[in-house]
Amino acid sequence: MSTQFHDEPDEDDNSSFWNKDPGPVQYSVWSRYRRWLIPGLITTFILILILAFGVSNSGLASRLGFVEESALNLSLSLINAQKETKDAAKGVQRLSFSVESNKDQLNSVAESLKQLSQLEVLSKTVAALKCAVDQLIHNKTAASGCCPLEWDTFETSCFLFSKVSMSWHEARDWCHAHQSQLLILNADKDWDYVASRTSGVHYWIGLTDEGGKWEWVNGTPYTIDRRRWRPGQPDNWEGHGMGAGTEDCAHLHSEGRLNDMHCLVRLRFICHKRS
Ligand SMILES: [Ca+2]
Repeated sequence: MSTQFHDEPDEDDNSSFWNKDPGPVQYSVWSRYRRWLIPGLITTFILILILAFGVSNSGLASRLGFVEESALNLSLSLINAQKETKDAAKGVQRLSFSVESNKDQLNSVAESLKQLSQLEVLSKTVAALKCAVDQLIHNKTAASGCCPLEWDTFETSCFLFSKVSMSWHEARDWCHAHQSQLLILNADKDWDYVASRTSGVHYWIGLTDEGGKWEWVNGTPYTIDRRRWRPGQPDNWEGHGMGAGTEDCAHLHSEGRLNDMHCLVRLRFICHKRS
C-alpha cells in the first residue's frame, strides 16, 4: 500500500487542470526593463544630487576663499591703521611739546619787545627833554633837530596826534599857537606814515574849500587826487544836521582816506612842523 499525496485542487486548479498549457509567458519590452527602471532613476537622482552638492561645495569654497582673503586684507589694513594712529599720536605729542617750548620762547620775545618799546618811549622822552632843555638854555621857542614832548618824530618832521577833539577852526588855531600848522600832506611817504598812525580814528587836517576851492591851510592850492579820497567824496553833503553850510573841511577817515565834513564837527587833529 502506498500512500499517495496530492494537493487538494481548488476549483480554478481543477478547471485549469483540463486546460492546455499556455506555454512560456511573453513579457513586453516595458515589462522587461520595468524592474530596472526605478532603481536606475533613483541611482541617477542620487548621482545628480552628489554632483550638485559637489558643484555647490566648489562655489562655496571659492566664496569662502574670497571672504578669507578679504578678512586678511582687512586685518592688515587695521594693523597699518593702528600703526599710523600711533605714529600720528607721537607726532601730535612732539608738536605739543614744540608748541609749549615755542610758547615759552614767544613769551620771552614778547617780553623783550615790550622792554624795547619801553626803551623807545624812554628814548623819545629823553630826546624831547634834551630838546626842551636846549630851548631853555638858548632861550629859543624851538630847537633844531628835535621835537617837543608828546610830539612824534618822522624823518625831519614833528607830528602831534591830538588826544582831544575840536572844530576845524579851533584845531587850526591851536596848531598855530604851538608853532605849527594843521597838517599839510604832499609826499606819499608822509601820507603813508600818517595813515599808519591814524587807523580807526578821524583827524582834521589842514585842507578846506570854505573859500570856494580846495586849498591847504597855508593858502597853497590843492588839486583833488581821487586815490586819497573815499569813494564818492568830497560830496559837500548838506544833510549833516549841523546848521547852515555844507561840508567844507577835510579829515582823515578811519581807513586813511579823506572825507569832507562840516567844519563845526569836533574831531581830533594833527599838527605838523619841521624838527
Ligand atoms: Ca562828505
